[in-house]
This record gives sequence, structure tokens and C-alpha cells, in this order.
Amino acid sequence: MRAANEALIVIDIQNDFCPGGALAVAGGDEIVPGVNALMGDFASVILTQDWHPSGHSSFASTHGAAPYSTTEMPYGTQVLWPDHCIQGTDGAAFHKDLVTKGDLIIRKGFNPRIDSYSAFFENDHVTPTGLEGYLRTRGIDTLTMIGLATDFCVNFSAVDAAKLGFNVTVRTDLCRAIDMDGSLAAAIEGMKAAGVEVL
Ligand code: VGL
Ligand code: ZN
Repeated sequence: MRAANEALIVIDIQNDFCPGGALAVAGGDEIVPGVNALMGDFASVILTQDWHPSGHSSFASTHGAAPYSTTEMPYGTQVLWPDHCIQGTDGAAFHKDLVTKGDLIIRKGFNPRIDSYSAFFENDHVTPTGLEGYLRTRGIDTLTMIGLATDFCVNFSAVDAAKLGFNVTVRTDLCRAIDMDGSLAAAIEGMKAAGVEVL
């Protein structure tokens, strides 16, 4: 059992990111048994859930654009995704085999005008989700992160956590990537450069 200062952060293991989903990540469902097993080692487990209103600004359909194209937002370049993880839909639900007994579910991406890959900040890198305060007030300073997708939500969450001073390990065997235009390799490099332990 890990010490009380450690938490497992389980990122976005939702139907829309699994095979058959709207933004399917190859092999996204394969990690579920290993993730469930790892939860047993941690006194604190936190799950995140991508949670968009319909017509979200990160959806290609909102802009009449092609999925996986990009657009410029006030906060920088934004990939435009297929509609996914719409609040309350089956696509936004956790994978049916995922154990969801964790202490906290943090929802993100609910602001219609800003996407939120990171569990800590929206994509403007300024607006907090509240997770930092939750962890600090519970005396948690060491995080293990796993989930979907390695190169987007896991990457942004891990880099933000490291910048905030948390000790961060990413278990890539329990992550799967979208991997568009070399995004996976760039994410691995970026996480390492930020001081994340990438296993
Ligand atoms: C994610 C793209 C859009 C993720 C979420 O969970 O990695 N990727 N929304
Ligand atoms: Zn999303």
C-alpha cells in the first residue's frame, strides 16, 4: 500500500475514448484491468472525466470545420475534435468495467469557450479546476497518472502537476495515445523536460 501522501490520478477512461467511441483511442479499453488492479495500491484515487456541453468550442462541428483540424483560440492553437464526452451521455460515462470507487471525480471542459486537457488548469493555463487545492489540503504531494490519452490529457495533467511542484510518475503501460503528427513523441519529451518520471 502506498503512503498517505500519494494519489493515483485516473484520467478520462470514458466510453468516447474507447474503441467504438466518438474519439476512440486505439486500445483504450485494454488498460482497464491493469488500472483497476493498481487502484488497490493507493489510499487515494481520483478520477477525471472530460465533460463538455453540446456545442463546445473544441468541437469541429461547432465551427463547421473538419475533425482533427486546428483553429486559433484566444489562448492558443486548439485541435478541433469530433463531438465527444457530452455531459450526461453514454459517451461521457466511464468504461463499464472501470472501478469508480475513487475519492473524487474531477470534471473538466465544461466551460463552453475553453477546452481543458489538464486536470489542473483549463487550456488557458490560468483557470484552475480546484484539483491542486484538493490535493494540497489533503497533504498529497506525490502522484501517479494513468489513462487516456497519453499525448493530450495525461500529458497536460502531468506537466501542470510537475510545474506546481508535485512529484509525478506516468505509467505509459497504463496509458494509450491519440498520436497525431508526432504528438506522442513530443508529449513524452515534454513530460521528461518538465521533470515527470515517465515509466
Ligand atoms: C482528450 C481530446 C479532447 C483526452 C479530451 O482526454 O486526452 N483529448 N478531449
Ligand atoms: Zn474533450
